[in-house]
Amino acid sequence: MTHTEDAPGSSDLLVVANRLPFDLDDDGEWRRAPGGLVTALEPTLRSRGGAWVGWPGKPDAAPAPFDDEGMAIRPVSISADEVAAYYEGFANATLWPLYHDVVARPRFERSWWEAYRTVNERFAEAAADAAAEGATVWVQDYQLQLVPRMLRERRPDLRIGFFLHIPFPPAELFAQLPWRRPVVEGLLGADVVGFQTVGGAENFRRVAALLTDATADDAPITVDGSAGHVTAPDGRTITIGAHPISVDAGHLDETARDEAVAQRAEALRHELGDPRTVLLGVDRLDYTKGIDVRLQAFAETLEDGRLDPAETVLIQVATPSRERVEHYAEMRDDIELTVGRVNGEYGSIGHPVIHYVHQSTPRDELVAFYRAADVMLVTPYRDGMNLVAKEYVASRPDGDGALVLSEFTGAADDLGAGAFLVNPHDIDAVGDAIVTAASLDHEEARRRMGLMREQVLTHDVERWAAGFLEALGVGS
Ligand code: GDG
Repeated sequence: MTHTEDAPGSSDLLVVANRLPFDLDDDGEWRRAPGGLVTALEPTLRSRGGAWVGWPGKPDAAPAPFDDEGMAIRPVSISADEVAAYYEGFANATLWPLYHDVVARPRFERSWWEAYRTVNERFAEAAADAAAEGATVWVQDYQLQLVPRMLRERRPDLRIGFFLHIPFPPAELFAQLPWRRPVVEGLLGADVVGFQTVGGAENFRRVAALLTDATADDAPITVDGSAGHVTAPDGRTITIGAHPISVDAGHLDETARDEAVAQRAEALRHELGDPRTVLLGVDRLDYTKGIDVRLQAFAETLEDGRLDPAETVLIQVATPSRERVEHYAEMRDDIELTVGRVNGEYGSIGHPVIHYVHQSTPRDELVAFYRAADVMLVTPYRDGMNLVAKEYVASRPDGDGALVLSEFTGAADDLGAGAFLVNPHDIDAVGDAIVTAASLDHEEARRRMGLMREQVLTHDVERWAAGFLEALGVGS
C-alpha cells in the first residue's frame, strides 16, 4: 500500500521510539516518563506540531491517540506474547548482548525474530499513518531497526533518520546474527543512520558493504562532522554519521547549584559517617555495566590497605531493570553476594563500606549523590555512550570530583581528557585508577573536571538533537 491510496497524516516531524514519553499506569492514567530523549525532542516536536509514535509500556493496552500541548501521541499496542518475544527476547536477549561485544551469550530464536518483524511492521504502519506528505521521521534505537525500510516501502516521500543508542559491533561479531542481512537492509531504508561513536559508524559502513549489495565509500567519519556514505542497489545514498548523545547539562548544573540539593549532599556525607572519600556508581542493573568489576577492584584496594575501610564508602545505585530477562536475575544474585561479602569483611556495625540501593532514586536525590561523591565509577564492559558519566560532570558546578571511566564507553571519546580511563577487564588497572582518583590533589582534580565540564556544557542533548536533525535536512 502506498500513501496515495491512503490520505497522509498531518505531522511534519515524527519521532518513532519503542516507548512513548508517557507511561500508561495500571489505573489507565498517563504518567510522564521523563528522560534525555524526551527533554531533547519535546520542545521541537511541540513547536512544529510533531508526533511521537511508541508503546505505552503496558502489554495488551490499546489506548486512544491524543494530543498533548501541540504534540500528537500515537500509541502502538503490543500484546503480552509480543512483549516476551519482541522486547524481552529479540531486543534484549538477542540484540543487546550481541551488540555489547557478546559479554553475555545472545540467544537466536526464530520465533523471536518473527515477533520482531511483526512489531516493527506495526510501528512502520503507525508512522506512515501519522506522517504528512514529505514529512521527516526520526526512528530510535535497536528495537526498531527494520522500521526505516518498512516505512520507505509504504511512504517513499518521507525523509527518514535512524539513531542507534547502543554500540554497533564489529563485523566479526555482527555476522553471528542469523538475520544479519534483513537487519542491515532495514537500517539502509533510512537517509541518515547515526551512531554514538566514529567506531560504531565505521563498523556499520563496513557491515553494509560486506553483507548486502550496497557499496560504501572510505571517506573519514568525524564526530558531528564529515560523514561516510553507502550507496544502495536502487541508487539511493545513505549518510552514516557519528553524533554522540549528551545530557541536559544546563538543567543538571542548575539543579546541582540549588541550595536544597547542596544541603542534601552535605547531609548525605554526614549520614555516611563523614568519610574522607565517597565513591559512587549509578547504573541500571545490567551485566554490561561492569558493576561486578568495580566491586571487586574496590574490595582489593581495601584488602591490600591502599584504601582505608574506616575512611571510605562506596554508594552503588543499581536500578531494577529487565528483571524478566534471563541473565539479569543471576547477575543480581552475584552482585548482592559480593556486596554482602565485602561488607561482612570490611564493614562494622552501623558502618557498611558499600551502601547498595536496588531501587529507583528520584532525580534530585541522584544529583545530590553526584554532588556528594569524590569519585564517580563508570566501568562498563561496553556502553553506547553512558549518560551517567556526563550527568556527574554536569552536576559538579563546584569544579571538584574525579571520574574513573571505562575505555569501552562512548563517553570515553568525549571525556578522555579529564577522566581516568581504564580497561574494565584489567582489575588491577581499575583498582589503581580508584586509588589514584581517591588521592588526587585538589588542583589536579579541578583541572581535570574543568576540561570535562567545558565539553559537556558546550555539547548538551539539545545540540545533539539539532545536529542530527540538521544532518537529516531539518533546519532549527
Ligand atoms: C542507553 C545506552 C546511552 C539510572 N538509575 C536511575 C536513573 N538512571 C538514569 C541515569 C541516566 C539513565 O538512567 C541511564 O543512562 P545510561 O546512558 O547510563 O545507560 P542506558 O540506560 O543503558 O542507556 C547508553 C543511552 O541509551 C542514551 O543514548 O548512553 O549507552 O545503553 O540518565 O541518570 N534515574 C533516576 N533514578 C535512578 O535510580 N531518576
